[in-house]
Amino acid sequence: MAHADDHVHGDGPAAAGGGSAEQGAATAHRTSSHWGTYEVLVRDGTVTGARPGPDDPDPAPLIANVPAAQHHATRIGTPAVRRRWLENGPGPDLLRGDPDDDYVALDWDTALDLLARELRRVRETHGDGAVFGGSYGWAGAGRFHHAQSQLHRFLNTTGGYTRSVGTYSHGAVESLLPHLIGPDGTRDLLRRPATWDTVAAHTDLLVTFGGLRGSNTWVASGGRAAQTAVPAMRAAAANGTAFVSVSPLRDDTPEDVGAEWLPAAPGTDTALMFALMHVLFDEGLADREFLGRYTVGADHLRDSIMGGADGVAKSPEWAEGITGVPAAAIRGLARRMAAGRTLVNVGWSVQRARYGEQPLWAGLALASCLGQVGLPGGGFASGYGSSGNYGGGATPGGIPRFAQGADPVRSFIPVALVSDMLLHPGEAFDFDGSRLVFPDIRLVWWAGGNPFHHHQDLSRLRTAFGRPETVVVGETHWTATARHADIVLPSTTTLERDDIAASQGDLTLRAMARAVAPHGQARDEYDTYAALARRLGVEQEFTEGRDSAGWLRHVYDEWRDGRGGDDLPSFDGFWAAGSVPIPGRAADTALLGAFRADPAAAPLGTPSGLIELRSETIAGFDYPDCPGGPTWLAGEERLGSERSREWPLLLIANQPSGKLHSQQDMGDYSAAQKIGGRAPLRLHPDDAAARGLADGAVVRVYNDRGSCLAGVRVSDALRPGVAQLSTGAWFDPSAPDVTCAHGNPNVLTADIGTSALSQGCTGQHVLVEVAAYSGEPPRMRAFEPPRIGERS
Ligand SMILES: Nc1nc2c(c(=O)[nH]1)N[C@H]1C(S)=C(S)[C@@H](COP(=O)(O)OP(=O)(O)OC[C@H]3O[C@@H](n4cnc5c(=O)[nH]c(N)nc54)[C@H](O)[C@@H]3O)O[C@H]1N2
Ligand SMILES: Nc1nc2c(c(=O)[nH]1)N[C@H]1C(S)=C(S)[C@@H](COP(=O)(O)OP(=O)(O)OC[C@H]3O[C@@H](n4cnc5c(=O)[nH]c(N)nc54)[C@H](O)[C@@H]3O)O[C@H]1N2
Ligand SMILES: [Mo]
Repeated sequence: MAHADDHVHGDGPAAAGGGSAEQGAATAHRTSSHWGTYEVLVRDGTVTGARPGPDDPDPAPLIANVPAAQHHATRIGTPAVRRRWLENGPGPDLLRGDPDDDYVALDWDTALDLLARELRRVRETHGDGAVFGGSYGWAGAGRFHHAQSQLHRFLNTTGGYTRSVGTYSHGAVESLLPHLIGPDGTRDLLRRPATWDTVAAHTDLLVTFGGLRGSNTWVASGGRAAQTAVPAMRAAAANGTAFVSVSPLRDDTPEDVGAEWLPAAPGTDTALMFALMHVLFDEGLADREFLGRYTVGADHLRDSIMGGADGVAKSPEWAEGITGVPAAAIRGLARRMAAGRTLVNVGWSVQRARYGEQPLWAGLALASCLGQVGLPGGGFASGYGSSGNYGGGATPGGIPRFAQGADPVRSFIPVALVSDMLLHPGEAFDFDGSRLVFPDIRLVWWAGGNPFHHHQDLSRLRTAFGRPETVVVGETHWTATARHADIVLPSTTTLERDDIAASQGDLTLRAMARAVAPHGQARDEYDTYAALARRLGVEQEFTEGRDSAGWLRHVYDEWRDGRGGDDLPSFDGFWAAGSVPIPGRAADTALLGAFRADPAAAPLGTPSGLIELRSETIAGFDYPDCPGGPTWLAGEERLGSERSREWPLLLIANQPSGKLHSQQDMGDYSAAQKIGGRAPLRLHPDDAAARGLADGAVVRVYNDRGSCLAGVRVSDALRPGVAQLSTGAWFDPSAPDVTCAHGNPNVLTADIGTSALSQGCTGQHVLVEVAAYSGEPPRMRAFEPPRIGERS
């Protein structure tokens, strides 16, 4: 796979690692990550650079993070056990995560003997459901060495585990939309939206709530063969598609797309959508025929919008007071939307907030009032601009996967209730019409995720992680999560193992050949679990007699045969070629197109068979935070709320443009965005001036839940009153006077679900205050590994 350094694409933004003279002895290795397919340059066993692949029209600059991260001081080089756990034995320990804690290095055999004994003890004493193996997170790309798939297969083989369901990404979509358009419709909404080509060909106006952030499209789970989303947006714009971006940030949409910016206050999209529908009903522009034939609940909807239900007409004037968007602009937009083929996109950020179900429901209702659901380039979508593969096509035959087996344990949680679960064993909670009970977790096992990056209210999460008897973490790096573990298992990175890459809707399946040797004693997780399975007497069940090389072939062959693979090469042919096209891409159909063509023959999987603009099922759940139809519910973490009197700035904690979540935060591209090594906090010039803050100032960002440091970047791309601190800075609890010395916004966010329906993540919005940090700021220690000693 390794081929000699042929041609250097050295002058793109993503090139790193010096000029071509220096790269004389380096070899280039093609690889794939969630942020794309590219080449790493390797010299003397060290990754010295990364550069775009020859076929990528718009490579992600994130690839420049790879070299520094691959060999960073925070790589985990040996199995390690927390000294306090080793000396005191398993048990609750509120000191987990203490930055001054030290670890003891163990050889693999000793560590695995210890872990096998502990897993057996917990299963025998407390039952298999006492093991929490949800292990949410993005891990690395690669279809076989996928950390969660590996862990889940291992835990399934040894008795099962309590799992988590759903995602942080779009929890409200996953729970709500099946009630509104059926499970298949929801799957198509997420997996088979209209391609960007269809948008370019048919869409006159794309109104996107939550923007179309170019940097978000660099990422797709599993990684794409090439970065095509931003070029596709440009092509659509060039072909006459107009864009309106409803968002607190002007630069949420690529500049050259020429989007019109409507800076509505965050968390008020539902009110804006209601006002748009008010205009449609009021001016006779609503498609009554569509509403009558394809939906239920339209009368109810109309009534609540026109004010029949509560006496409050949801007019543009009403919405102006809530959203800050002038009534005239709302009227103008509604008329424009009714005048041509219009696509309503609700970005995932918009539902990642309290009452996140409502803008989805109102957005679907708005698209229904326009009467274009099921037409090419019109109707409703949720995900353009949120992921690189949304609009990139569909692969109905799927991509290769490693079988995880079945989980005999029945207990589960919606993913974002992890702290609640650990803190409240035995207590009941609501989720999508069910009343469930939190299991009593004694052992937490995480691999390939970083809850101390991703979860809300990290101080609460720390307390929660103090409850179990044992925490096991598989990681490549000493993240904050690894530093909360009692037993740490070092994993190889994607560059250190052979794998195969593809994402949903991808164009090719790609070989990812090992580029460098494993760091220290790091191991492929497959080998770790196989060795544990041997100790637990189930090696054959776990391995089925294969090693990783055997499994790679097996996974490929299963996929190939499942596609009637005569046109596809053998595994060896694929590996030698480096990639194969993924055949059988679905013809582009409009979302719910078959339903539109014949609702009797292709009813939706809803109780009525129609689009449910009112749901008797949801009404029957009787949830005050998610009623039976779209409702304007005002969240607390919102400008103008009661809470905002004390915490006047609405912080947008969105995805970091410099990296994927917390991954490779120490890399060159991520580091270049920081200010004095801290995460950048963007503030509007008025808000900065009111606080006497200049560009580059070190500030304390705080509320009643916690505080973090950050560096100020003044920008008029923000709506006044809105601040932006993206996620991803490694949690650094080492300073005495702030919760995080580095800039992780999740020390500030509220640990509360979207509603009882979805219990989705609400991390996107949080009210804060910002003040200059006086005195010498504390040293940032997130990128210093813990002390590792010998056994005493
Ligand atoms: N406030 C706020 N919080 C949010 C969000 C928000 O909008 N606002 N967004 C949320 C969303 S949508 C998401 S998806 C989550 C993302 O949160 P996570 O998915 O937890 O974040 P990552 O940093 O990708 O974590 C992956 C971890 O896997 C590790 N890793 C990489 N390769 C391997 C491997 O081969 N083996 C093992 N064992 N480990 C590996 C990496 O080092 C990293 O620590 O964050 C959520 N959190
Ligand atoms: N570079 C990079 N790309 C990524 C990721 C990453 O970590 N890094 N993560 C990936 C993952 S896991 C996911 S789930 C997706 C997430 O995709 P999204 O959820 O779409 O992404 P965000 O960046 O969180 O939010 C997009 C924009 O929504 C706007 N916004 C926030 N609140 C509101 C609101 O109430 N109303 C309106 N109208 N707009 C609002 C903000 O200005 C924000 O910049 O991104 C993926 N892409
Ligand atoms: Mo996500």
